[in-house]
Amino acid sequence: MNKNTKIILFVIILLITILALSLFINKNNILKSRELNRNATFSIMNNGKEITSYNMDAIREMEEISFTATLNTSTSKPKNHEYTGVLLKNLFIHAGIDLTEYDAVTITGADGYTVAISTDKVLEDNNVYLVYMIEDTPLGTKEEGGSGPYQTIIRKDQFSQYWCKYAIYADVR
Ligand SMILES: Nc1nc2c(c(=O)[nH]1)N[C@H]1C(S)=C(S)[C@@H](COP(=O)(O)O)O[C@H]1N2
Ligand SMILES: [Mo]
Repeated sequence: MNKNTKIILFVIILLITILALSLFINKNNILKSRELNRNATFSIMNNGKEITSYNMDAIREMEEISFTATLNTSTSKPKNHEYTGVLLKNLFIHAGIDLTEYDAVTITGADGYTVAISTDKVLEDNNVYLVYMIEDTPLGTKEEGGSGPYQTIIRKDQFSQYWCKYAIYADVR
């Protein structure tokens, strides 16, 4: 083999190794991300005390539904998305909390952002949802540039500032 052939061969092998390595790392990251999203929990509290906590499999059994909602932020134009989740009130029913006995539900995100919604609104049939997928893919964590693993959505809200991204728990008062 002459010197040039050796160099070309070396470069080809190097490129194949780099490609294989990056495919492997990428696949690992996707699997890790899927695990991270699946293992994420959402807690139900009562006056600051945790009553119970659910993982994604448990939440998905509470009448999962897909629907279209309009995301409207201060920085972007209104845009329709297909979200998948469950009614937030279903988690309270499952936790044995009667929302009619309270005035408001607060939802808090991992960044401390908290929104308060009247229990009347939460009890509506078609309005306040805890979602975990957008266009059939997991919302993703804040670190991944997503808005989940969980996020609350108020369908009938014209603006989205009451939607809580990175939602980690809901409390009643
Ligand atoms: N956890 C959390 N949720 C949040 C916010 C936030 O800062 N943190 N911002 C709110 C605001 S002001 C808007 S307009 C919507 C959409 O925000 P985005 O366009 O930054 O995603 O999310 C809302 N929910
Ligand atoms: Mo906003």
